[in-house]
Amino acid sequence: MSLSATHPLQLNNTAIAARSNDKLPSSLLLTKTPSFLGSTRKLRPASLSAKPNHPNAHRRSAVVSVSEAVKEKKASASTNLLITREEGLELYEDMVLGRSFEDMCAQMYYRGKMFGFVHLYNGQEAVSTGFIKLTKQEDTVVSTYRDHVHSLSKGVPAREVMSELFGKATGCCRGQGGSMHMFSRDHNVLGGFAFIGEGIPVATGAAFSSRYRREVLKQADCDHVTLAFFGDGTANNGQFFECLNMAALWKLPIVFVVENNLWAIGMSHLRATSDPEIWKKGPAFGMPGVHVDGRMDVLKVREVAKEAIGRARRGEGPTLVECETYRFRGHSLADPDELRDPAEKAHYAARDPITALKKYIFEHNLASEQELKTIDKKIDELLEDAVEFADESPLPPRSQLLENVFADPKGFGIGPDGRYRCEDPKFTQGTAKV
Ligand SMILES: Cc1ncc(C[n+]2csc(CCOP(=O)(O)OP(=O)(O)O)c2C)c(N)n1
Ligand SMILES: [Mg+2]
Repeated sequence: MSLSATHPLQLNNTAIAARSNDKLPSSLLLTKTPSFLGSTRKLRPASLSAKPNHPNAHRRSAVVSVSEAVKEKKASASTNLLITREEGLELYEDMVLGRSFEDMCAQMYYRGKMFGFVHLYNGQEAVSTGFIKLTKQEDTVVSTYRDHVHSLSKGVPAREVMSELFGKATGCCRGQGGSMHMFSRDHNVLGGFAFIGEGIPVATGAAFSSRYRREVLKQADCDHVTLAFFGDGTANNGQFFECLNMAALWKLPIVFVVENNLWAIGMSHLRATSDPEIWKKGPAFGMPGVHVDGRMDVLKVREVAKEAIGRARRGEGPTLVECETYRFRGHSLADPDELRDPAEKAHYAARDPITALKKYIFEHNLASEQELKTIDKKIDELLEDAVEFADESPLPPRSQLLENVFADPKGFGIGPDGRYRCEDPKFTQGTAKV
């Protein structure tokens, strides 16, 4: 079977047909439960395990898995590699950057260099890299509070992200946002949101503006795509459903990327969701839904991402992608991570996405160990530099404290002289104690 014959994202009709499973071609139905759910089902408390009358008991696994397609491609890998050498090195560098940046963050957090909650992305790199490395500068990324690595993948310099974490004036939000509020107009990163689900309508709005510019304002070259990243827990939030509806209705150029790491703080996905297969919500709204199964594999994510981003860019509408992933650390750096089963953690630790990519690179002679070590060293130096830069950068001026916080009738914002009104030393008089 060729990729094109089986690939789920080319099967808009198929995905829609999944609403009435009887119309789904048998070749597209997996006969076994996807390993993702299978590997975790034993964790389900006895009272919640599927009983004959439970709505999930007859859940058919209509996951249109990309893994089969990728397997087919792998079979002829000698003539049909999934990536070129350059792509392999780019993916590797981005994943190592994400991982090492977060490890450095942990060190700096425990040294007291950062304030507030800090949520790290270790283990989930295949998703950020697999998707974002296929985007253009003009494309938009909307993240969550686990946003450092999405920002780095989109090209926000490590210096600016680190400095933002240190609360310094040279940070990408001039030190005013901190860990959960990365933003970069230059790189089209629209946040960073502390409230779960908040970014999804923002992303939907960004996708709407792309379509509006193209079709109403006749900017023919505006084929920009928006990627909305969020977690499994967030997919139970109402904003998600409203946005799926609007995106499908208006055929918006957006990909909803659910990073299903199985946990929402200490709540297991299987305990919190009536149907754990989030991808199925796509077809319910008339858009393709895809579940990327397998071992947190950047190449599988990338295959799906290519199709979904391509669909959006061609004006064919949104896609919902559910990516299997796992976080290697606690929910935040303040979380002792005592709730997750050590066996589950060990299971996923053995499927490290960076190790898997390395293996692929070596097996296909795309690069030598020495070349990858050179990349590791380059990233180490880059991060040393980012920390030094952040440490030496000044704190924001006090006058910035209330800037962009309120739309105040007294006139926050820029005055006629082009300066921020709040730079007037008397400006905050009577409004706050600074
Ligand atoms: C609107 C809102 N409700 C509750 C919270 C508290 N909260 C913070 S993180 C989180 C869990 C989100 O889990 P998930 O979407 O799976 O993302 P993950 O942390 O796994 O990346 C919750 C409920 C919040 N931040 N915002
Ligand atoms: Mg989660």
